[in-house]
Amino acid sequence: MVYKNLMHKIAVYILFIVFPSYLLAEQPRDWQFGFSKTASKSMDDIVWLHDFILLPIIAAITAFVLFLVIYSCIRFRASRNPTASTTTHNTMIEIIWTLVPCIILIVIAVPSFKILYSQDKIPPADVTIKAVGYQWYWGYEYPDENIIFDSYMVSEEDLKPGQPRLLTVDNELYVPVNKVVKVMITANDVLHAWALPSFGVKRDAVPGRINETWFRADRTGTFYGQCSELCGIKHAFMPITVNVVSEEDYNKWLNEAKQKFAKYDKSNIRLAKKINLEN
Ligand SMILES: [Cu+2]
Repeated sequence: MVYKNLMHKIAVYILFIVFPSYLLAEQPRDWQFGFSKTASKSMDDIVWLHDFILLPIIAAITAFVLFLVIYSCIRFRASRNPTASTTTHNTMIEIIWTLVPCIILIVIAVPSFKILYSQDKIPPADVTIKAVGYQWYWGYEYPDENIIFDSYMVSEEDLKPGQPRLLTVDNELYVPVNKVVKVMITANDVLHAWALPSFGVKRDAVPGRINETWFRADRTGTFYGQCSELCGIKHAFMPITVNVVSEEDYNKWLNEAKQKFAKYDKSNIRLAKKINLEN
């Protein structure tokens, strides 16, 4: 039994070193190196571009430049070259150092544009959410469901055990798993940005204009994001919390939310009609 426990512990430690993100929650962590664990195809693509295109190219260029610096320091040092060279042009080298960077940029651009366009083309939406940035909180609306509510950060002294500091909100968003969620983003006062790293989503919230984006979360869980446009003194205190739940749980939440966060309730409509009649 003790042996089994020990093996289990060792396995967890190894997993922790090799794949740290698999054991941690969906939020930024201390000493994080790299991206959050992905939860959408879009973010998978971004991580792929970073890990398999950008990182190898950056590493190769850095190593090559370092080699050139060290080589020229040794090969062309003053003691070895008492008379300095007077060379000013070398056509071949100039062609190479113009063409090679061009080719590198094209190699990066092709997959990069492919991913950019796939994010830009919004498939038919299953759920539509409107996110409005205010100084300093987010307001949400489900236009098709007659739901509207505000989402404020929970301050440190009100946090319950397990809730992350600066990321927990009072009213969280709920979306169904494996469904296309379209997000319409705007702002009421200044520029904000609605960003959720796990979904690969980040769009500016501009007053008087609606930006659209979308995501399809491929697993359930609670995902955190933050306003990502410097918007004033409390910029750091307007987090975004999205719960990705099963279709069943989502419908359950919808039913409750339609009562709790109803945009127009029937009594208001009746009242309005009555006033109309009296006039
Ligand atoms: Cu903001």
